[in-house]
Order: sequence, then C-alpha cells, then structure tokens
Amino acid sequence: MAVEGLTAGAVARRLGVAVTTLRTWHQRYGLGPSEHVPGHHRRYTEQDLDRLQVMQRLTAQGVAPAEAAAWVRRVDDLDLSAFTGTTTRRDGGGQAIALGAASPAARGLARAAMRLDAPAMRDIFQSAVSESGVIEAWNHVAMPVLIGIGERYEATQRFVEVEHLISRTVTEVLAAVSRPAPGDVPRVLLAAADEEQHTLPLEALAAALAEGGVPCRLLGARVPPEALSDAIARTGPAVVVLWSQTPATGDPAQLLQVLNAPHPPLLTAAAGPGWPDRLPSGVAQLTDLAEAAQAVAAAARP
Ligand code: B12
Repeated sequence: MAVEGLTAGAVARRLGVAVTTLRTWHQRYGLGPSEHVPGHHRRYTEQDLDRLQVMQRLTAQGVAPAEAAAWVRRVDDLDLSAFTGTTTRRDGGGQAIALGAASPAARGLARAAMRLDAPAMRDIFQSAVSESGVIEAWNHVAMPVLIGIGERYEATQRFVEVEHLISRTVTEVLAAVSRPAPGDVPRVLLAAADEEQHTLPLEALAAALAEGGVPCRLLGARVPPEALSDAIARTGPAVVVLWSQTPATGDPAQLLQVLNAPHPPLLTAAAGPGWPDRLPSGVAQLTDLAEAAQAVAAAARP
C-alpha cells in the first residue's frame, strides 16, 4: 500500500479519529507528519501512519495517551533500519545490513513484527500469499524480513521474541493454504535434518506444492535418522527433501542413508545452506523455493 504523502484529513479518515485528535498527538507527543513537500503542509508517511495506528489501538484499549505515545517511541527505538535501505549503528554495536529493495509489504511486515502486532503480520503476509502466490510471497515478503531479523539478532543478541512471533505467523499462514483433496496419496516427504529446528522453508515448499496440486508429508523439525528411515519404509515416497539450515545439522550421512534405503526415492534432495558444498553423488541440491517446487512436482508425477 503506497500511502506516502497523506494529508491530516486522509489519515484521520483512515484511523477513524478526529483531525483535532491528530493535532493533539502531534503537538503534545510529537507524533506528527514527517514528510516535507515544498510549498505544502507536511504529509504523513507510511511509517507515520504505522505509529498512529499503534497509538490509536492503544488509546482505544484505554491506555492513557502519554503512555501510549511512550510505547510508540519505544517501538521507534527498535526501528528496523535493516529494512529501509539505510545502514545504521545499533545498540550492541551491531551494524544493520541494508536490504535496499525490500518490497513495501516486506517493510510493513517488518514494522508489524517489531511491534509484535500479530494480527497485522498475519494480514500482510496472508494478503501477499492470496495476491501473488506462495513463492512470490515467501521470496519477496517473508524471506527478506526473516533474513533481516536474523542479522539484527546476530548484531544485538536481541529480538528473539520478534523471531518467534514472525515464525509462528508465517507458519499459520502457510498452513492455511488449501491442500489437495484428501484422496491424493502424497509421494513427497519433507523433513528437517536431525536436530534441525528451522522448518519455515519446508513449510513454504509444502504450501507451494499444495498450490500446484501436489500433496506431501511434512515431518517438520528435528527428524532423527531412524525416524526418517521408518517413514521412508512405510510410505515409499518418490521424493525426499531434507532441510539443513546450519552446518551443525548438515551431516551428509543422513542423505547417504536415504540413497541406501531398500527402496530409495527417485529424487533425494538436499536443501538449505547447512549442507557442505560436496554432496554424495545421486543427491540433488535445491537452492531456491521456485526451483524446488518445480523439481519436486516433476519427480512426484506418477
Ligand atoms: C526463524 C529462525 C529461527 C526459528 C525457526 C522457526 C522455524 N519454525 O523454522 C528458531 C527460533 C527455532 C531458531 C532457532 C535457532 N536459530 Co535461527 N533463525 C531463524 C531465521 C530468522 C529464519 C530462518 C529461515 O526460515 N531461513 C530461511 C530463509 C529465510 O533464509 P536463508 O536460509 O538464508 O535463505 C537462503 C536459502 O536457504 C534459500 N532459500 C530460502 N528459502 C528456501 C526454500 C527452499 C525450499 C529452498 C530449496 C531454498 C530456500 O534462499 C536464500 C538465499 O540463498 C534465521 C535467519 C536466516 N538468515 O535464515 C536464523 C538463523 C538461521 N538462526 C540462527 C541460529 C544461531 C539459531 C539457533 C542456534 C539460536 C540459538 N542460540 O538457539 C537456533 C538453532 C537451533 C537448531 N539446532 O536448529 C543463525 C544461524 C547461524 C549459522 N549460520 O550457523 C541464523 C542465520 C540467525 C543469525 N544470523 O544469527 N531460528
């Protein structure tokens, strides 16, 4: 949503508050318009509107305006410069990495994540999935924010709560993508490597496959080798994709075990940045969601 350059009247209408209330918030609490258009009154930017939405929600819940404004400023302090294309020194000495061309929806998601606004996060990501499909929404909305949050965590050792809430929200939206009819037997098995807790990319793959009418079984996080073997023996998949996010979980012995199963799948694929560069021969390496969805769908065709 491009809302750059809104007048006070337009903002008041969007928020359902009086223009005089906006003036009070501006004069008393400094929550005014920040965009300067030469020869005009200042205009409200998308970020100003975000702040005022928080202010409006809190005051509607009975929080005193001064306290609500203090909260809005605290959220501002956490400011996601990582998503706005600027490079700033943050507390903890961390250097935020510019993401430059992040989409407006990604910036909106990042801001909603920073203020722990789960309904807004869900709304933004859900709209992106409905409008552009899982692959676009993952690549251009969820992924830049997740990578940015990872960088902020690394630089500051903070924002674990943001990481958890956004993970939860992304999971919920991806899980809500409608699945193929229950009669279709899944020929695809997706699993995270042993001790691997990162599962969102596999959840995105499962949702992207579902959009294309391909059912799958998603075992989820931390799948021990014996459990993986048992699942393969019991379901005879045509495709197995194993996700490793970090080198700590990327032991290629897990891939060899799949290749050496009594009835190995047609396609054994390693996905994620945790695997070593050299993989056992016979293992395909998947590097992005679109490629993965295409390769898996092709191999799963009966
Ligand atoms: C969300 C998250 C979590 C959540 C996961 C929730 C869930 N259900 O998945 C939780 C809180 C559980 C978590 C835990 C931990 N995390 Co974490 N986490 C993340 C975060 C923010 C996003 C993870 C993710 O989904 N990545 C996927 C996409 C968004 O990122 P990417 O892998 O870089 O994408 C590239 C490729 O993978 C590819 N790609 C993207 N999507 C897809 C999809 C498919 C199908 C394919 C084939 C390819 C593909 O394209 C990208 C460009 O090349 C990352 C940051 C990051 N950069 O990934 C940290 C990150 C991965 N975590 C990290 C760490 C350190 C941890 C913990 C050890 C923290 C701790 N101290 O406990 C634990 C790990 C525990 C374990 N054993 O697994 C580090 C890893 C550093 C490293 N290289 O070793 C990261 C990089 C954060 C950081 N910068 O420090 N984490």
